[in-house]
Amino acid sequence: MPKTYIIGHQKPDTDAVVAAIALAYLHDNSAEKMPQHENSTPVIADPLNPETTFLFEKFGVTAPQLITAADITLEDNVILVDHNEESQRLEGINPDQIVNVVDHHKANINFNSPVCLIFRPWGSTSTIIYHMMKMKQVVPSKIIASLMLAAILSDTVGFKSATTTPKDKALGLELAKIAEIEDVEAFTLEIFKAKSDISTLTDQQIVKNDYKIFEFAKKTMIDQLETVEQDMILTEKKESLLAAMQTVKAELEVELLFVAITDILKVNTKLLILGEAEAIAAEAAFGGTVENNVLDIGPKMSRKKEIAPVLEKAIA
Ligand SMILES: [Mn+2]
Repeated sequence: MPKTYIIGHQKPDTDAVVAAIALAYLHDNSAEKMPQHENSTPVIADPLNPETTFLFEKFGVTAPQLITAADITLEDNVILVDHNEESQRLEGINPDQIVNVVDHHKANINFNSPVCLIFRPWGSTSTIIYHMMKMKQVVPSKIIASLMLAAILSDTVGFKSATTTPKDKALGLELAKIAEIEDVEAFTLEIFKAKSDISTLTDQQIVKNDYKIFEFAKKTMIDQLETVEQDMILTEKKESLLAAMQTVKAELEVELLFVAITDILKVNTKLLILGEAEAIAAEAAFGGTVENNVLDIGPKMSRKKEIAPVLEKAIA
């Protein structure tokens, strides 16, 4: 029986994984079943990060199946959530099998045939999917609601990032009610701590923990590390991270590589600057001067809204 694989981006964050699970739940529980949503199966392109692992353990949820494009047969459909660009997709997905995209990022797509595109400029894909649930009168289970709230809090940095909209807050608080989570702030701190836990990661894993590759005028990779320990990382780990960045830059064949170290409590980002090319681009984008391979770009927390577009302009 053909399947509808629902998949988030490579190196999935909590929103990418939870959006896939939540959309499959919506399909399974909708009164009106769509043929192109037959057998909805949430899957992942890479293993769970520490934050998502923590949340799945906390709520007793098993991770979706990890697949490669070879697992998708020609009869199957594919739905992309939380991403759209080809460079962020599971490698090898046939674009002609994509029937639906649900996303909150800048669109950079072109398909050969009509595709159902659901885009909202909101703080997380999980917000959009809860909105879709409400339109279809589907109420998530307590566990699904807990995960969706966690995904919204994770993507919006506890409703504080520049990408946060009133929708995220309103729908997030509705989910908190269903989830019976009374202290949303305490829950946010728990998520932050799990997100910040890099103790089990190697330097290369940190550089590749939450990265995106952008097809700017120069192929640009931006990794973001959201942490509550920015100072420690920039003192104790800086040299080894720079060495790891050199290796990853060559491996992934990008022209520019930035690691953004974002302190989610202080609301500040410092960019790790690998070399001359990165320094020129970053200074042109954000002003200021690179000092000892670090550029302080101030209270910018959103890669999507406050970092990537500014770099894109400067690099062009
Ligand atoms: Mn997202």
